[in-house]
Amino acid sequence: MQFNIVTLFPEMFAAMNYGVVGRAKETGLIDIRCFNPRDYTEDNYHKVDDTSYGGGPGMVMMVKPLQAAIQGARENSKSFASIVYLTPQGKLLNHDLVKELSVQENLILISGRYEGIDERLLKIEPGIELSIGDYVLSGGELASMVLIDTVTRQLPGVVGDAGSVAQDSFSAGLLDYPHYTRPEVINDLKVPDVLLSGNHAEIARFRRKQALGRTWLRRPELLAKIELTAIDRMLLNEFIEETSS
Ligand code: 9D3
Repeated sequence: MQFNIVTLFPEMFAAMNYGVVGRAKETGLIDIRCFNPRDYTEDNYHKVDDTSYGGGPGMVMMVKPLQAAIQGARENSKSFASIVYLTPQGKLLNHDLVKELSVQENLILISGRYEGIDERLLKIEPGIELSIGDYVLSGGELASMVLIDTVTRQLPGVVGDAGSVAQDSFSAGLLDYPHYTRPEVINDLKVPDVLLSGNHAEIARFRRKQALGRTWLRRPELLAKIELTAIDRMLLNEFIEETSS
């Protein structure tokens, strides 16, 4: 999968050289390329922004350098690329959208800076608009990296154990169960006995119950979205019983 990023700060994408995404780059499963609108300017000042028509604070990214950078990305592309604008006005990114994006083979991600980009770029170069959450970032780069990270994890062969992506909390619709590692006791806190029992059925039951219970406590709106089996309802009832006593 090819990610083409239009950004004034290509150096930020060095963060993609680490961990799971870094390995996906090394093995050729993904390719990340940056296109800096400043490199496509034709004036002596390499100007990419200008004041806002109508007044108000802050600068707006100009159409021409962005359009030229998109053109540069297209010329570098092996296949047709859809455009994604990372913007606070976009639709909220979630797991379902990440899954949909992961079947694309080529994306152009537009990471804005300043107050935003000239609205006419979206008419000239149509694309989907995505936000990563209801908080204010200083620019679209971190949002692009969140998209790359989450989408890359869904690609076949990227995350070692196939089961671990499928079972990831948001694919399953539940929060994760609690994890423990050595030592068995720390600060008088003991690892739950069942996890040391070697009884795999009991361990699975304990973990499912914890996942259901924690989702019920912390993110009840997630529980409402999924179908619980009769066993799930029994485990959750047990959890609620144990919590209230
Ligand atoms: C004062 C009005 N602000 C709009 C909410 C201006 C503004 C804030 C932040 C304009 C651009 C930005 C930079 N943010 C992004 O480019 C961005 C973003 C975000 O801030 N939050 C969540 N998702 C995203 S995706 C891109």
